Amino acid sequence: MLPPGERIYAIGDIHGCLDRLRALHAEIRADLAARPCRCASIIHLGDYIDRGPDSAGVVAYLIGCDLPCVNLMGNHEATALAALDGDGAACADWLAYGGDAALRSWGLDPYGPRSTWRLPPAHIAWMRGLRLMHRAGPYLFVHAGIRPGVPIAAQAPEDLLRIRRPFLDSDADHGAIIVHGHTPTRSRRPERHHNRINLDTGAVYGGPLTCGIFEGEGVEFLSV
Ligand SMILES: [Mn+2]
Repeated sequence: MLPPGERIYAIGDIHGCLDRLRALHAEIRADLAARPCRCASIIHLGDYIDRGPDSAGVVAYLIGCDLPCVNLMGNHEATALAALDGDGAACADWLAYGGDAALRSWGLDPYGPRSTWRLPPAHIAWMRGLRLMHRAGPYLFVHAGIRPGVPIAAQAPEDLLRIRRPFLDSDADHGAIIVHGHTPTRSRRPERHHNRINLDTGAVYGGPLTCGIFEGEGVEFLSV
């Protein structure tokens, strides 16, 4: 369980859905006002950018956010950073998986010369500073999941950012309850298993944006 007085709000994949993010943060602020706690934090599980309408707005909003946030990296941020560093394969992947919408949100031409892909330096620095995982009580917060059978300290970053199978089919006890996003649920509702909790409810595909509220031994969900 989490220590008494501690509450964590963990938010799944955002993908440029700034309006949903603002609405969910407003709900969290209201919850904190109604039920104050000594130590609250908000963990974003990554994939801030791509596909949706306002990637640039999401990054700018989170840079300026005054809530106590822990921001994890998603595979979309990793791919964007590799593309901006000049990796040709990453450029193609970025455009194929929604980077065109992201570049447009920064006022850039996705099909123009790559030398014109100049994001605000503060936005790039923010993406570079994202963390791969966060541990709290019995929970491990990470974007995609972990590779079953590998100790958490020995996990490969590519697995933490991108794994689906065999993590999603695994019944193993991973030594922590893995709280993740990355693979949108078919039901568009959060999914709770004994060894993992999936908070990606497909906001960019017409589902809600969801947070899990972790306190004591319990988990509740809040979707907008
Ligand atoms: Mn992802």
